Amino acid sequence: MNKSKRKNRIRTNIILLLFVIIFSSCKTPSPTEEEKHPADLTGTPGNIIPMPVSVNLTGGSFIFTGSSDIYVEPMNPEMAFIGQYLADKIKPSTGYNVFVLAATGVPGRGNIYLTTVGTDPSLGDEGYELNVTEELVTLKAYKPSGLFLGIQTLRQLFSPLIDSKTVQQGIWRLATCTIRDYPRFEWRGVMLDVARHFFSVEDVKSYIDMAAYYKINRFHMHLSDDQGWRIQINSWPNLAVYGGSNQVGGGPGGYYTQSEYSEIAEYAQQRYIIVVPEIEMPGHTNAALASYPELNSNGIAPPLYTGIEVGFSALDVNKEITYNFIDDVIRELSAITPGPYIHIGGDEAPHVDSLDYTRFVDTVQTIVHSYGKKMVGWDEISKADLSQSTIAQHWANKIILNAVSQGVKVIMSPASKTYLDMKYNPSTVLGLNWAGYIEVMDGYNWDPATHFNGISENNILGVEAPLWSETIITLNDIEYLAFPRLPGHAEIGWSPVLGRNWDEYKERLADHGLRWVEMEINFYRSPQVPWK
Ligand code: TNX
Repeated sequence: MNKSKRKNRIRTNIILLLFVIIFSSCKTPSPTEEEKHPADLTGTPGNIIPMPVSVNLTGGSFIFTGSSDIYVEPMNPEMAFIGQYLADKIKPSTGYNVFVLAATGVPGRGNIYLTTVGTDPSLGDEGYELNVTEELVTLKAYKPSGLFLGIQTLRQLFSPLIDSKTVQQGIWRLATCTIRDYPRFEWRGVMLDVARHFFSVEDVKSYIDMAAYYKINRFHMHLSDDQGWRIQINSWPNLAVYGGSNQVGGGPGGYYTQSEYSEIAEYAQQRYIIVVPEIEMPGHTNAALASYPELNSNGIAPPLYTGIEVGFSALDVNKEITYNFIDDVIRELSAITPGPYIHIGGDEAPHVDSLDYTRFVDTVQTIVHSYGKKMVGWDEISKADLSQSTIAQHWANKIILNAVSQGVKVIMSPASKTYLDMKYNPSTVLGLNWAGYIEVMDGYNWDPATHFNGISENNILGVEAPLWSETIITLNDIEYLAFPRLPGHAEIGWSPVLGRNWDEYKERLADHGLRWVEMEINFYRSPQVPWK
């Protein structure tokens, strides 16, 4: 065989081999029944929580396919982030590689179009318009925050299987509709007590994600209490290192470094949620008192506390060092908090003389203002002279009317309705019951503007659902108490009260149960809800 023949033979062999490789990799098994007749993954457009202001179904359907992409206009880092957030939410279940692209004008058919260009200013910061036609999904908002909130609605227009962590075969069909939506209240919050038990940054992010799905926009972190101090303060390092080293029932406790806290705040901010940090004072301060003897009236540090009693500890409100301490803490915390609020607690300090208490709150209010922040506090701060920028959070006491008469705005967190740590019923293993049992219906069936005589719609900034953690240790526990009640509080904060009723709501909630199964959220299967 001469040289050129040998070359030819090698070449033919290589080509043959390539054919075999290509052919075998192309070869697909014969289609299954499912592939021949793909499942119709149609969403149920009426099952959005919180219920939008208006939803009109127009009878057709839009199909989201492997060639659908997300177009944003104008393209900038914030809009790209929002587009990518949506893409990341729908990629795992559709299995489609969804691109986020820049639009100049309306994109071609089959795509999702997110835009703030030429939109209606009357939508405000959080309103949006969602228009689904057979050709296109168009989400318009005046501000990117409105787009982010509209995306939560769009996610819920898909079948519940959209929330699956694995690829689901089928045709992703959305009902065509027009939705115009905006919130009833400015403040729609959840609170997590990370002091009684500490939760990792990952767990906290998980909770933030679930809250974002329901258009929650405030994440209140209860960062200190008798049982633990959970935020690093550089000028008083023992607070976290020693004061954070325990928890209810004993255990490792923990704290967030300032950079971890910033990471949480940034994560929340990317979801248009403002972190509201709370440092409890003058009561609920055993962890601080245990960390620094000089903060105590007698100069002796008490031991760390692992029980669940309240009302036994207090800073010495007549000692100068107390105010140096508070100034340092609020200065450091303000510097790492992007939002405008610092929550100072203020509840349950029964051993502090009443005049001393009001003077204390007034002084702390001045400190908070000196770092450019607005003060938030529980009911009891209403005894003091409050500034118009201060916000009072109502949980159980009539004294709140003192704040209302000073023209101060109120966050409604009545314990008997919104406390996510209350048991559902006597056989609920987790939780407390001092404010009663709160079944899903009880948590939903109330209105902030009529709940408390003397507090009406124009006094109310919004609604918040606190989750105290005396009895909860894991993310699983958080989920069990928050779901299914959290979405109800989100709806109370967002949706118009007119037309809101339990019998209709419970059907929507049942649909969300399917979503939580996909998301692997550990929720309470209340017998009041017709789960599917
Ligand atoms: C009352 S609400 C408290 C908390 C407890 C909670 C338990 C409030 C301002 N104080 O210290 O953790 O009850 O439900």
